[in-house]
Amino acid sequence: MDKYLQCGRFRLPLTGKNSHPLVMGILNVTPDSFSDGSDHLDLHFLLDRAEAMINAGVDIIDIGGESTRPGAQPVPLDVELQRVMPLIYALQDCGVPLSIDTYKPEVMREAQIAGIDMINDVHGFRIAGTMEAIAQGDCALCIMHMQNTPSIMQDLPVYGDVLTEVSDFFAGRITQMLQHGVAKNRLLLDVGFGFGKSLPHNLKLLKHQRLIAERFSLPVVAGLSRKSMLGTITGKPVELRMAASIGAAVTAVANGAHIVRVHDVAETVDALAIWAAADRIQ
Ligand code: 8Y4
Repeated sequence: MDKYLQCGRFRLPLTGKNSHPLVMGILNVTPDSFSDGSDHLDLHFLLDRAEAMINAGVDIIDIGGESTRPGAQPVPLDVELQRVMPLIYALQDCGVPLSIDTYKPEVMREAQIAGIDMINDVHGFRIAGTMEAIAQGDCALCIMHMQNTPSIMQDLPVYGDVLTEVSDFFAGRITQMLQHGVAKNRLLLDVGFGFGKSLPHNLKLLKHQRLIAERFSLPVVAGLSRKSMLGTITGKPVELRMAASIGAAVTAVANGAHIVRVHDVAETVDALAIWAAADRIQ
C-alpha cells in the first residue's frame, strides 16, 4: 500500500508513525437534516455542524445531497447541486479535506471545479459518464460495493461467498479505473455495509475487511454509523445507536479499516485514540 492517499489538495498518511485511523464526518444536506425540518437550506446551521466536526478532530468531511437509505427517493440533478455546491464553496478553505457523496457525473464535475478532495460513490463509479468525469485530476475516489440498487437492495440479498464476490467486484472496478489512467494512490475501497447485505453478510465483511485491503494493497473505508445492522444486534432505534456505532468503528479499524465514516465525530475520535495508542506500543 502507498504510504499516502492522494486526496486532492491533501496527502493523508495511511501507514507509519504519523498515521492514525481517519475519521470521515457525515454532513447531510437533505431536508430531514436541516435545522427547521423544512426544505429551505440553512447554510449557517450546516456550517456550525462542520465547525463542530473540525473542532472535534475530523479528518475528512463527507457532504451528501441525496439520502441513500433503502427505499429513499432519488433527487433531481439541479436540486442536488443547489444543496451541495454552496456548502462546498463555503467550506473550501476550512483546512480539512472535503468529500462529495454522489453518483452523478455532473455533480462530480462541479465539485471538482470547486476544489473537492474526494468523491465517495455508493455506485462505485459504474453510472455512465462517471469514469470520464473523474479520470483527470487528483481527488481521492472511494469505490463502494452495492448489490442491486437502493430501491430493492435489501429485499433478499444472496451471495455465494460474500467476501469473494465483493472482492472480485473491486478487482473489476480497479482494473477499469487504472485503464482510464487513474493513479492507484487515489483509490479507496468500501464493502458497503447494508447495501444489499444481510446481517451475516455484513458481519463476515466486518471481520474480514483486512483481506480486501491486503489483496489490493489499498486503504479500506467502513461506514457502519447508526445503520440498521446495529439496530438488529442491539434492538435499539436509530437515535439510540451511538454507542453501537462507536463499537462498530473500533471493530472496523481493529479488523483492517483505515477510514471510518461516522455521524458522531467527537466520540469516535476519542474511542479510536485509545485503540491507536495501544496499537502503537511494542
Ligand atoms: C441512519 C443513518 C441509518 C444513516 C442508516 C444510514 C455509506 C456511504 C452511505 C458507506 C460510504 C447511511 C453515502 C447510508 N453509507 N458511503 N454512504 N460507505 N463510502 N445510512 O457505508 O449512512 S449512506
